[in-house]
Amino acid sequence: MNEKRHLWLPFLKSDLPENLTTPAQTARAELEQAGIAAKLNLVTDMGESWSVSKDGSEITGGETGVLYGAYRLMMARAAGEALPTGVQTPRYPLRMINCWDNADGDVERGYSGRSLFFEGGKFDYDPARMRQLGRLLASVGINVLCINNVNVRDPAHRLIEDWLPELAKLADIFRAFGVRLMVSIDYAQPIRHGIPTADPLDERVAQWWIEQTKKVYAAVPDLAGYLVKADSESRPGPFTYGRNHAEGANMLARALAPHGGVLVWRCFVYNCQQDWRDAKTDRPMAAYQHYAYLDGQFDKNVILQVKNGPYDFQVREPVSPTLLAMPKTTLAIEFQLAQEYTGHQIDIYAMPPMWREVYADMGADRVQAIAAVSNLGRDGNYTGHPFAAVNLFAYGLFAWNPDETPEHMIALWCRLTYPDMDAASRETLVGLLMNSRAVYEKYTAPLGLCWMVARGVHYGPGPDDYEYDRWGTYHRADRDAVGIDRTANGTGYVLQYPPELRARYETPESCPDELKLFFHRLRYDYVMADGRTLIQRIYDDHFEGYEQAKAMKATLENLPLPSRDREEALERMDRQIKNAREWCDIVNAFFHRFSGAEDAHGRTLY
Ligand code: GCW
Repeated sequence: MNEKRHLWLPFLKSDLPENLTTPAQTARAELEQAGIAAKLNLVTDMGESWSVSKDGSEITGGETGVLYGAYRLMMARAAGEALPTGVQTPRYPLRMINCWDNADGDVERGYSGRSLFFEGGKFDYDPARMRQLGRLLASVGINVLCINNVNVRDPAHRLIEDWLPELAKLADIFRAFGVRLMVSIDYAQPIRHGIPTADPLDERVAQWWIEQTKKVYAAVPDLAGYLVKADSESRPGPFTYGRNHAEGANMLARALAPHGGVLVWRCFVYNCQQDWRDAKTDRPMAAYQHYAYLDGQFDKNVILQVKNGPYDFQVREPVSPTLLAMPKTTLAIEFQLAQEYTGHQIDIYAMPPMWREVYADMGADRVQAIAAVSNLGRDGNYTGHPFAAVNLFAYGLFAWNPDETPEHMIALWCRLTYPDMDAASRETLVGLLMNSRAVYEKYTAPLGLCWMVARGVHYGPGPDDYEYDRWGTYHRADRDAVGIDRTANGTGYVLQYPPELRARYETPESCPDELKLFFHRLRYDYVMADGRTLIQRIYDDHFEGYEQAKAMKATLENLPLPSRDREEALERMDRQIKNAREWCDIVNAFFHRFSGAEDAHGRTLY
């Protein structure tokens, strides 16, 4: 599938010239194509910042700033929106996309086709498509693209070895869009080169990285840096050598520092060999335990990248306490645009409302950078489901300015993507997207319980699939109760939070309903805030979620979507309904069989 589709940029009608090298050149080319006669004032030290004069006749900004200003001007014109006044500056200097693309062309947790960059163990891409991707990213202000999976599998090591000339070529393409590349590296890479250890305090190891990194920067002088998954899910790391993660990260950071590169170190570290009988070890506590005490010990160019929740991109998690515990460390929050646990880009799931909630609890200034796992692939529309593009679009806007509201981001995407749609239909689509996460949440694992997802694939129900396993993901349902007590009387997880959040989560009464089963073990006859019992709430949510999924189809059928998008969306909608039904009936049956409780409304429990 290589047909051309422009996602939210339908106003970019043709391909860009191939010879663009700077963002300012790209800005000129884009404006010319759009027939907009705006003057560009380049002010080098404005960097990424920009402003547009009231009448839209002048764009002032740094080299990348003018490009961002140009795109926003084009979008504002296309959407009939007013441009913001004054100088616009991004909240975070690093606004990253992390691709989990393997060199063999497979994408880990990818739901929109194969890799855009690799196939058959080598680079393999369409340069025109790369330029189109550069446009997409730059149009929403994304400025760093990590092209390979954090699980670095052979031959992806070669990206920073003998594939450097090709890496440089790709970097050239993206440079014209203000997008810098990043690569994931294997912590134990020196071992492949005859060094018997990867101990971060061993001189030979540090030296290997210094030398190798020099070669990397000779080829790609503006590489953003390295991304590392260490001591996580069987990846190598400093723990093997009795070293902590500050020692591991700093060693790599020092190789990057002379070149201005950053070392992004993921904090997704937990025991993935847990015995399910062990009720003391509590996986959500792991990141805080491994990192919080190291606050202040990381070099300046180290960024710790922490997933938004303490578990793993589940539908509903509280904010990760690690993000609140390291004021002396540069932190990045990591979201997942790829819908691994949220419907595989089959089920509709717009994420902005969820980001807003996380930010409401965290505060935008707790982190200094932002990353998201890519939902991109080789499919003609890049994201599999045509509506999944809303997450990439909104992520860029949110990373630039986290005060953007979900409503505005989603409405703007609809407006740009479907310019011919009448206002009433568009409003309906915005409503459907705004509500899509709530619907998905209702028919999947209840009230913050997490997991219950089919093992391995992570699509569809499997209430016990992760229950007697090594991944630390248990609900511990029995005939009386469900959930894990994470209060001070239980695992103590709640103690990792600062006082205000701790107080909120500490008791079942103070804890919001949607997170009750994340923090508490509750009896099925526990009475919720709205007067329903826990078991009745579980039944109600699941029946409702399924009904709402069916209602979404009726809504979709009446929307005047372009025919391709309509076909794709409706075909997926049928799969979503099937999925919702399985989830609803299996989760309800699961709890019915344990609890013996009947549904107050007499609906069928299997
Ligand atoms: O959720 C898990 C995924 C893995 C992924 C890991 C991670 C890249 O199932 O596929 O590995 O998270 O974030 O490292």
